[in-house]
This record gives sequence, C-alpha cells and structure tokens, in this order.
Amino acid sequence: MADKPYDKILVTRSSMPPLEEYVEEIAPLWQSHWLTNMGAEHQKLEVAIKDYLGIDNIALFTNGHSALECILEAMDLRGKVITTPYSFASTTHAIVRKGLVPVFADIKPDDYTLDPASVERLIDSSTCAILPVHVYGNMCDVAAIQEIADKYNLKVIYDAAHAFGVRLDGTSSGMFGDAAMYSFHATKVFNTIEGGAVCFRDPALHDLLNQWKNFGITGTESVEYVGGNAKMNEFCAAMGVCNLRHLDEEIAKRRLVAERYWERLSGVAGVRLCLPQKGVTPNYAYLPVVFEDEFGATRDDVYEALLARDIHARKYFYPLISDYECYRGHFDSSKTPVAQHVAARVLTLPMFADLALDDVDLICDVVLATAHRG
Ligand code: T4K
Repeated sequence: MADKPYDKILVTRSSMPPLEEYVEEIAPLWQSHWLTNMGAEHQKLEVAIKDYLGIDNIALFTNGHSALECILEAMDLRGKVITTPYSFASTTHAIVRKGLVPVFADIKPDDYTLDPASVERLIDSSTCAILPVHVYGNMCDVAAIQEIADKYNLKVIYDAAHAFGVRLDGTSSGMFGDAAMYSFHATKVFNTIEGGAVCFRDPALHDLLNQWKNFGITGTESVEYVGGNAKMNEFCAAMGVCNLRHLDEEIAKRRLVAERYWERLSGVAGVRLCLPQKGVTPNYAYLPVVFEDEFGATRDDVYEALLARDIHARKYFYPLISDYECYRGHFDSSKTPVAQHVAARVLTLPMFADLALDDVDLICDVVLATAHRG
C-alpha cells in the first residue's frame, strides 16, 4: 500500500478537496464570525447545487435523515406510507419517527428498487404516500410509480440518498416525484462531511422547509411551527462548495473502478451485477454483487475471504429493515421475497474514486477464488 493514498481497503473512502482549497473557502469565516444559520457558504452551495443538477428548488439540511423527516412533516402527511424494506435504517425510521405507518412492498430483481407491480395492491384509503429509494444510485421506475400515485392521489417522496448526480434521460434524479432527499454524508459520492438536501416540486415548500429546520421561526418575533434544528453549518457548506468543483472528476474515476469490476466479474456463474440502466447517467455510488447458488459459495464466504485479506466489504443492505430488532413482530419479511432473497446474498465491494485498479484486481481475485470453495 506504500504508493497508495490509503493503508487499508475499506468499503469506501471520503472524497476531500485539496486542503489549501478548503482553507481558502473557510478563511472568510474568520472575518465574518458567521458560522451557521444559513450564512454565505450555505447560500453559495444552494446556488451551486441548483446549477449543477439543473433543479428548481432545494433546501439544505444538517444530514439526509433530518431532510427526510422534515419533508414528511412539512407535507403534513398522515396514515400509511408504502416503501421498501431494502434500504438503510433511515428510510423507515423517518416514516415511523414522524408518526406514519410503513407498509413494505417488494423490490425488482434486476435493480433492487421498489417494484411498482407490488405497490398497487397495498394501497388502501389510509395510504398517503409512496417513499421509494433509488438504491445504490439505481433509478426507480419513476414513470410507473408516478402513474400509481396520480391514480390514487398519493404524494411521492424519493429517498435519493445514493443518487446525487444521477440522471434519467438527462433529467436529474431530484426532479422526480413531489420531493427527493439527498444525503451528503462523508460516505457519499458528493459529501459535505455531514449534510443533506430536499429537492421539491412545489415552490411554496421553500420557506416552510427553511422554517421547519430552524425551530419554526418565521420572523424575529414570530414562531409559527413546532420545528426542529437541522441547519447545515458553514464549514459543511464550504466542504460541499469545494467538493462540488471536483465531482465530475471523482465520478469519472469511480467509473474506471466500476468498469474494472464489471470486466472481471461479468459472466461468472452465480454472480449478479448492477450494470448501468437504460437512459441513466450513473454516479457509480456502490458496487453491489449478489451471489446466487451457482456461484458455489455464499455471500458470507466471500465476505470472510475478503476480511482475511484485510479487505472490508459491507452487507448493504442486510438485514432487511423489516427484520430489525426494533420492528420485530410488526412485519413479515416473507411477504417481500425478492428483497429477502437479495438481502441474504448481497455484498457491496469497496468502491471509491482513488481505489487503485490493481486493488480492484486483488479484490476480484479473492472473490473468484472463493467460488466453489464455500
Ligand atoms: N437513506 C439511505 C438509503 C441511506 O443510505 C442513508 C445513509 C440515509 C437515508 C441517511 O442519510 P444521512 O442522514 O446519513 O445523510 C453509512 C453512512 O453513515 C450513512 O450515511 C449511509 N446511508 C450508509 C449506507 O452508510 P455506516 O454505519 O455503514 O458507516 P460507517 O461509519 O461504518 O462507514 C462506512 C465506511 O465509510 C467506513 O468503513 C470508511 C468510510 N468512511 C466513513 C466515515 C464515517 C470514510 O471514509 N469517512 C468517514 O468519515 O453508515
């Protein structure tokens, strides 16, 4: 590893701008002493993201999870929300923490996003919204989901935590549905250290979201909502301003890493990969591999074999949210058999911009050597 910028292969590694660039970006804060509460860097980042994504409306947050909770609350939703159990804890936790009831639909076997065919039969008179996830940056079937939502008058809020920079036929992932949440966590393709955003269709939500994330304060002497505190601070916003300048370059480097993996692992019996979807410009956020029985070794065998070489893959997303201890007894995961199947077999391999191609080769060698040795 001597010639590498990392000393261990972890599942990912935060992208960071050159230190001097960040120092230059934050230097004015020593003059202004304005560190948070929607300051100059916050405003600069909002404008830069709108330009980059070609979107109309955005509100920044302290993290993606708060952004999701905030949009659910700002839309004043009540009742059931149809969602996927194949995601990070945040998706369902946001629904539950806002007093809504999650109902799990199954996922598609090819891209692991919410299967529109399994959504419609779950809708009843108390359903208020659909909350699908563009998991790994794979775009959901947005047209089919919107058609169902229009038919039953439901809101659509996308968890687009993984999909910053992803486009469908040239349109940003943030432009679909009523709203979309992005995560800018350190582990994401684009990070602000911690951070997140909501993109939304109705411009009337702009003031509402900015008030909700600031205690519901609407003026120096008026507080109209019981809001929380979820404002992005100036240091995080400055990190975003810098990282955004390098994002295209970062995604181009990730592409080379992804293509090397696909070249090495395509066509191997029992190995299922997520290749770019038709019409989609990907961001190469994650490198999920599903190990089917024909591979001759289990996902856990591969995970252990990599670990033995100090290579840290992760089981995103196992267990299913519906199997978490905190939800035990409330859901039956056998009702989402595709999600159950994928969660038991998936491994996300290391993926980050600076991952050396010879390390990708090493990882693939270990994976392939595991086949039929489980
Ligand atoms: N919806 C979805 C679908 C999500 O995936 C997430 C977050 C959210 C909503 C919520 O968004 P945020 O509120 O987080 O903005 C990580 C992240 O903490 C989490 O943001 C992310 N999803 C999830 C998929 O992954 P862990 O528990 O796996 O993180 P951790 O600490 O084990 O880190 C994983 C690897 O990342 C480390 O092995 C090394 C690398 N890393 C980590 C950190 C913290 C870095 O390179 N730099 C760092 O600063 O959850």
